[in-house]
Amino acid sequence: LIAIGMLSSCTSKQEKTTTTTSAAISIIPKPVKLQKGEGSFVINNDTKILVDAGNEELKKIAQTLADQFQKAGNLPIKVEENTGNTDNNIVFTLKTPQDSLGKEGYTLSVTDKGVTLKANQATGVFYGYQTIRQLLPTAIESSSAVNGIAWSLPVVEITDTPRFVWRGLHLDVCRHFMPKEFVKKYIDLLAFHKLNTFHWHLTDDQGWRIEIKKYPKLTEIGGWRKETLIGHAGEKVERFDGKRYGGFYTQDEIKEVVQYAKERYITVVPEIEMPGHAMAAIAAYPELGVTGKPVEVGTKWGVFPDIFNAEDKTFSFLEDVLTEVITLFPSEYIHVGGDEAIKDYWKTSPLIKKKIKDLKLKDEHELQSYFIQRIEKFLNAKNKKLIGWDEILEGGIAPNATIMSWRGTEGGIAAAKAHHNAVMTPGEFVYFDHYQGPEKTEPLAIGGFLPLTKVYSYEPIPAELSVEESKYILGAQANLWTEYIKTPEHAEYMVFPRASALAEVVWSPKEQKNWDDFAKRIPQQLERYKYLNVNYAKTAFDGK
Ligand code: TNX
Repeated sequence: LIAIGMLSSCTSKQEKTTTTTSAAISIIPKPVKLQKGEGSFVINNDTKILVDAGNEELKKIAQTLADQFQKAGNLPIKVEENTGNTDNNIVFTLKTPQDSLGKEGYTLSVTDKGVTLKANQATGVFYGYQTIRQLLPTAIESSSAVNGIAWSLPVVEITDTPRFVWRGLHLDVCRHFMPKEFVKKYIDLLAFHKLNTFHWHLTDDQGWRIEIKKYPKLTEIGGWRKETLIGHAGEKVERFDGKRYGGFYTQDEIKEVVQYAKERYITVVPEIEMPGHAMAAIAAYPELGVTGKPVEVGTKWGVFPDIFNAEDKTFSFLEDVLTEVITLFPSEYIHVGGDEAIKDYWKTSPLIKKKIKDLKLKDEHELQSYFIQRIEKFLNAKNKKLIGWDEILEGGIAPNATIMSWRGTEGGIAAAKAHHNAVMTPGEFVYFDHYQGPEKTEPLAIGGFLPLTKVYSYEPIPAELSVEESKYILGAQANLWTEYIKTPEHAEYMVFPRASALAEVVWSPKEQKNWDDFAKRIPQQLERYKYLNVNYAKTAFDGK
């Protein structure tokens, strides 16, 4: 049962002010069950957050909430181990497991005497904590003290579990490099939206962004291009400024980000592109390419013919790269790209022709399939699963591969029908590099039109699939390609508030989706964005 309504104004004696607490409950993504009661629980200086004795993970989550109370409310809330329950506490516990909550679910009970958050695992407590943030006045997100706020939560009973296991957001740091500090902020914002997968697009034609110790030139050369990109390959007018541009993450920085994500229950899935989108790598090591001729790191957008060759030496190189990648990323999935691999050079090269013949393959599409299958064997032997863009279906899918369906939903449908897992990222619904408002009023974007309503309308399970086949759809993800996005501020502008709609698509039950109801919850979310210093698109929501 869902009951969302206006809160009765708070009546507690401890309360001196009544500002902002009487706002409607406004949780995004909407919880599975929410039953509102009467009254509220008011936080005061004596309120404590109590956690199961000896549970360091819960303590950490509790301390994060306590820190927010300290910063935003000047409230010295203490975190302590639970030694028997008295009133005026916020209790986090794993002691009464409930099968139906799974790994990520939680129950949250707020009475006028206190709060109890229960889950099977710390992950569930973490998501319950995200909900607590949204039950509090939006000023809880402030990093400096906000006066005149009554710090209280409405009386409510919540039971909540996510709909999908893969709730993703992607970031392309190749077309424009994004500093480590921004990547961390992005991860914080994923967590705030109860998303759990960060897809980090680390290599592409215009830049190789991850340090590989065995091949230093990947970043020494491949991490930099001779000019700041400002034109598309297809545009008539190309306006380059002649300044060297680039950047990369050292392995220590990567480890730091992965650890940061782990503490927020987020898996970082790295993407190393092959066999196409490989110009930066080939610029560093021309012998990896088909022509053997030197190329430069890409200085235009688009798709280029440069592609890895299929020599054993090149596979050894890729395996060495992936070996280092595997040590840095605990993710069970490694993304190997596979998209937009133009086969022009493969078609004309005598060496490749011979390879195709020797391997008894039909054509260059089968060679791409051979390529991915060979890499999959390597990854599987290291206990990792391969995921790739839907082009890896062409010429035959690798036996255990997961498909990321971006050219519409067909790839995901084909994968599920063939009993392969799929993650849905169709451009039409979840490409956050597309315009979110009228082109005239928006900063230059790659094209497409994806307003907030359209993201919200997305249903990840294609109607073509049977109930059995639908189980192969792991979830959905939005992608942020950065050809036209040069700064973190601009990236935030493109992603928020659309990520709020995505969050509800991947977390909340399908039957409960309702735009009008979502629209009522958006204004509070925008207030939270303000406190969180998120440069969200003010134009994206007109109140309807
Ligand atoms: C296609 S989506 C690409 C990217 C571009 C994007 C622009 C995908 C797998 N490949 O390389 O950045 O379009 O929207």
